[in-house]
Amino acid sequence: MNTMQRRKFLKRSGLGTAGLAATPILSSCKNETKPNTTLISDRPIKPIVVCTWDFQNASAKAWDILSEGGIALDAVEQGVRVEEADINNETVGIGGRPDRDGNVTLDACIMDKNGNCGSVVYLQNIAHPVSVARKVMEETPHIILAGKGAEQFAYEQGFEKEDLLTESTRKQYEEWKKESKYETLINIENHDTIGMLAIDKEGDIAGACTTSGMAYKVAGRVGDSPIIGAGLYVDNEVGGATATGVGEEVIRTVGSFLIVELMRQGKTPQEACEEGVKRIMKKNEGRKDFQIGFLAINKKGETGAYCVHPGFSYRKFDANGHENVNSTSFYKNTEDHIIS
Ligand code: SD4
Repeated sequence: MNTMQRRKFLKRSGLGTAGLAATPILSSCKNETKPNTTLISDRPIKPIVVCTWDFQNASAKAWDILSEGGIALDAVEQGVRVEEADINNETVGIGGRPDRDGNVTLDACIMDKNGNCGSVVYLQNIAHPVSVARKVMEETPHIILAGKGAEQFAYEQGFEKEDLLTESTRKQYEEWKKESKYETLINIENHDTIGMLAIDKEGDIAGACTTSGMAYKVAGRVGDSPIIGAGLYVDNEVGGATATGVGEEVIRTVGSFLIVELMRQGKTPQEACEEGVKRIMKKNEGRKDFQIGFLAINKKGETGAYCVHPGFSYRKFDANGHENVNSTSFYKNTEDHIIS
């Protein structure tokens, strides 16, 4: 954030000079330098975007931006917004399933090539949390805004209030209330969170992740998706990683940061994702009732993915076209799916 933007923010937020005095190190939160050194590998030959699951439209949108010379940060933001706007995706944005009180609460984050990041957690009534997260990154000295504060900030930034519950999710929720034991839906199928990683023509990496979280979660619950290092991590010297699935397990292992660090130590994206899932399984020996998928990319544009159960895939888009790549998994057989 430049001095002008920062002044505008402080004025709007009412922090003023008193706030400044109370937060003397805030201005150092933003890294405005452009190191862009290549630590472990050469620059990629061409731009590329990958995202969790088979989100063809989202990755195509990101690819359009990259192929026209746009930056990775714009590509990932615009790409995941496609899923946030899709009412048929019941795990992201509008049409996301609510918590157990019937409220749709969204989590999202974004991270750029300089390690700057922004995040919103437990955000209600706003359809595009990833864009609010970007505003947090660019317009405030903070990284995470939560709940009512995040919502208020979004309105100040010009976002519209919207009802995020659709007819379909409202009906499903009513059904769940009748039948359920008032339990969160934890299983291996209910995952469509989008995490996206892109490399632009300059060889710079950015990432974004957005979700409505676990269906019928306890009110106030926040998952891994908006937690920098858990649901998403980008290190422009090395690569990026993102996660989908049961967020509690990803947080316990700080999954995405772990994977990027493993790549820094020389592992390929595939090897790093496998190690990430294995660490989780070590803490959950014998447990089969949950899914997690990790997706990673390194500076060369090599990609990898690994998950707990078969079924996870990622969409990859580059100058050669696009494909849905099936991830390999810790458990090999679909019969290993045991839903509690
Ligand atoms: C969460 N990781 O809130 C998210 C859920 C998810 O596809 O990935 N759903 O725990």
